[in-house]
Amino acid sequence: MRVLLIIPPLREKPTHYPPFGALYIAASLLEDGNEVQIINVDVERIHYSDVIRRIRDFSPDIVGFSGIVSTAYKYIKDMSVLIKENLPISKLIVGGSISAASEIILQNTKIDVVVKGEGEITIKELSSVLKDGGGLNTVKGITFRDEENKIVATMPREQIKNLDDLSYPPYELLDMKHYLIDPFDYIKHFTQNGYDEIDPRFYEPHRKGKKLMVIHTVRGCTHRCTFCQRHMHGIRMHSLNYLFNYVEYLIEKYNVGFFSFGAELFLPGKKFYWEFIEALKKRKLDILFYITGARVNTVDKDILYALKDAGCWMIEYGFESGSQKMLDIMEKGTTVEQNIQVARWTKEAKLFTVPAIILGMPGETTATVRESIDFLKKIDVGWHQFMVNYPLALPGSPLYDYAKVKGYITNDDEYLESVSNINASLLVHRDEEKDCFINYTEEPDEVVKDWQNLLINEMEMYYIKHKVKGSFILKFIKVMIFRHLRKIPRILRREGVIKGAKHIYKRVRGVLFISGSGGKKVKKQNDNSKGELIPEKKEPNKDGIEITRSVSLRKITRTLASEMGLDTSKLN
Ligand code: B12
Ligand code: SF4
Repeated sequence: MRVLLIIPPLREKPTHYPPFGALYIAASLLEDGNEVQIINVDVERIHYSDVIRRIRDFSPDIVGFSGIVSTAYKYIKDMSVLIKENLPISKLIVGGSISAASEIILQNTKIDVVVKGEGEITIKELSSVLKDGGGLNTVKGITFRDEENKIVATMPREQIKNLDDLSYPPYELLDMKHYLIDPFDYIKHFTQNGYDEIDPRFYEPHRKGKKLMVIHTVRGCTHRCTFCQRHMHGIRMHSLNYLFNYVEYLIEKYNVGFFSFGAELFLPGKKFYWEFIEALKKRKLDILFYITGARVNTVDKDILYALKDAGCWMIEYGFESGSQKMLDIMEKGTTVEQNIQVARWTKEAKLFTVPAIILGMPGETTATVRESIDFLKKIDVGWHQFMVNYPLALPGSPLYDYAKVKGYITNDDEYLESVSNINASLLVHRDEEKDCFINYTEEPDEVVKDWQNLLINEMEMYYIKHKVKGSFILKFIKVMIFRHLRKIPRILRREGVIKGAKHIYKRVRGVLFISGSGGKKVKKQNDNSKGELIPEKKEPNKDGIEITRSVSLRKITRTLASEMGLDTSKLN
């Protein structure tokens, strides 16, 4: 069979993240001898008519959309109509996180089948049923319309037991120039978030010309935070042997020297970090890497120093808030104290991080926002070295359930269209007619929308007051100079004009500003336990620290729903 996979636009600008969902589906289909093509519209941003032309040229039996995020909704809806009008024979299927909205999709679009959860096995069964005939109801993990036009959901698909059974993603189906990135282009983004002192290892001669690539090596998470959608249970990892073979393969095939380990949760606990570090050292892989999706209760000071030593230059945590009340509402399973401690250790280990804060979950008040501001001050972040976002309710998350129970979302189809292809981090900056912001709090809209500014302004003032020497006016001028000055050494060093540009810059900066602090390396024994499927925690991971869950969004939603006589069994 010929299968065409389409990745719809997810937000206004694409990222360098390869479309892993579609890649693994393609790998599975190729194993069964199918012919597969991928069009990444998110990256290519080609017109609808070009997509139709390419579909016609390939003439696929199945067109599959990978709705990585539900913000792909409108594109899938529009495209399904266009394809059905132009190519009535193609079967249209959808998979990805958007499948949490399977009923909404089947009610409002021309999609034939929605694949829920992991798709590798389902797609094999589905394609053979579509090819050879047979009832769709024999395929687990799908939702479709039957002959009577009724929406039918089959039994859930079991998760893949051993991730090592998966083939490497068939990257040759993609135009790799979009995903093999110049590491300096990549960190450009972070220099706007205060990454001033770029890891000197970036400039080592033997790394010159090496590319940066994002890889996804873990599935699932140990928690279920209330703003998050989880369609997989527990957490599964590849064995370290598989992981580093894969890394070696990418080094050899694509000259990759910098990796970004992208996942919801990089590793579930401390022992896994030690195993990862030890195995990486044993392999003698000279890579630099960046970890996304770390939980603060999974690392400690020794691990952070050891990670730095092993080649890590950046680690990203979901700090989310400086208010315990808000962390509890999010069911984060962490404490503000843990957040502070880990942020400080990270800085000491000279690892870069951009603390990400969520403002505006139900229960947020100006007082809790101020607690987040205090948190950022306590961890002493640099110039704009943080991110502030508002939550976006998407299907499959407890926040979406809450928004529906409270009546904030009354029409799923209209709501999903309104949040399609938007940049979720700019939710409060949209024109009036495109405004899809939901105020989940008890505070007035204008107050809530201004919290982002409040936080940014307070942090700028804090920085100018405490980090810059001189009178206020002088400080302000210096900050303006500093904003531009910090770009110079990077440009010069990169172009190879001045070898010691960073040194010169540091001296100039030293005259104007106070410099940062350092730290010592500490080593820790390896705890050699084995990787395994880790189930989700029923209770937050305490890690020795008592967490009092006073309120939680899930509980609030359940109470409200049962008071209204609604069916609570379908709530996330
Ligand atoms: C990478 C990623 C991104 C990247 C996506 C870029 C890219 N090209 O991939 C970026 C950075 C853009 C991104 C942004 C956002 N993201 Co995001 N992201 C992820 C993440 C961490 C990994 C996705 C991934 O590659 N997974 C690995 C693959 C193997 O798994 P998979 O995609 O689920 O694919 C499997 C199945 O779904 C299925 N499948 C997938 N496609 C297809 C296609 C077919 C035809 C079939 C049959 C099956 C199938 O089979 C696959 C293999 O088993 C997920 C979390 C997660 N673990 O999935 C969140 C996730 C998708 N993101 C999410 C969210 C909320 C966002 C943001 C809104 C966050 C924010 N507030 O800014 C933004 C949205 C963009 C915007 N509008 O601003 C939610 C989506 C919830 C929802 N209902 O849509 C997720 C699930 C996180 C979470 N747990 O809540 N994200
Ligand atoms: S820690 Fe929370 S936000 Fe992060 S992936 Fe797990 S459930 Fe989602």
